[in-house]
Amino acid sequence: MADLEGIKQAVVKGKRKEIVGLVQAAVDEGVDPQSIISDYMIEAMKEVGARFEAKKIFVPEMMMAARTMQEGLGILKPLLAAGDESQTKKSGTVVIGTVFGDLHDIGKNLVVLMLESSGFEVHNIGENVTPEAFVEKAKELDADIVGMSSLLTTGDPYVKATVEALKNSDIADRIKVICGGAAVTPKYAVEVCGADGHARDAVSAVNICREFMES
Ligand code: B12
Repeated sequence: MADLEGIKQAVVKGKRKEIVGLVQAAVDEGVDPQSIISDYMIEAMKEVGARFEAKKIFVPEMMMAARTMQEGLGILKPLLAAGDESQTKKSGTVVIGTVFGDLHDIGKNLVVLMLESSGFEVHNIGENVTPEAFVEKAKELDADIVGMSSLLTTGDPYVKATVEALKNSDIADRIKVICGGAAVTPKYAVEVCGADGHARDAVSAVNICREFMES
């Protein structure tokens, strides 16, 4: 039987050598890759965050957990990307990055993966992205949607500055802006910063981006 709890514990404890075998075994037994990510790996990262907050672990352990999650995702990514074959025509162009000062990329990369497998053309512009760089890329690529990720509360001013830079630019009427990441609440993103939407996870990000394209 697939050891799903073992997958969660391998991420929590940063056991990089174990994760590949555990994830591969679960996939071979037919466990849904999306469930492995959402119900076990993301849950593991929440536990890692709580342990860090409680000072039970420190940055090196958090880093090992992140690397372990990334190794596990390496097995699952191709399976997710092949998942939604009903999407043959391009759904829209999305530029996405993590805001200035923030290097967290796991959640953003999951959003990228889900959007790509749902037919969107996605340009991942990386981490530590300035407001100006978001605007420049959105213009250059004639984007329909700009997404920004923020995991640090110290990034709040950069979320606001980035939304404002986009909304004050000459492409404001052509783009929709969506925010996400553990540090950003829907109220902050939409009411305080003026974004068009907020998504709490990768699946809702896809749904909201689809709604944007339909409107
Ligand atoms: C792994 C991790 C790290 C890794 C990051 C590795 C990497 N490559 O990303 C490392 C060790 C490098 C790290 C460093 C730091 N971290 Co850190 N880290 C985490 C941890 C444990 C998990 C984050 C994660 O990957 N979660 C899993 C993913 C799947 O979830 P997610 O990111 O939330 O993404 C989902 C949604 O939010 C949403 N989403 C995400 N992005 C987007 C974007 C859009 C457009 C949309 C629509 C949706 C969306 O969809 C995603 C998928 O469902 C969190 C704890 C937590 N609970 O978040 C702390 C956490 C974010 N880190 C924290 C801190 C303090 C730091 C450091 C400052 C520590 C230090 N003293 O050095 C540094 C900062 C470095 C920097 N400048 O960025 C704090 C932040 C506290 C705060 N209130 O600001 C947290 C909350 C831990 C804690 N509880 O204290 N960290």
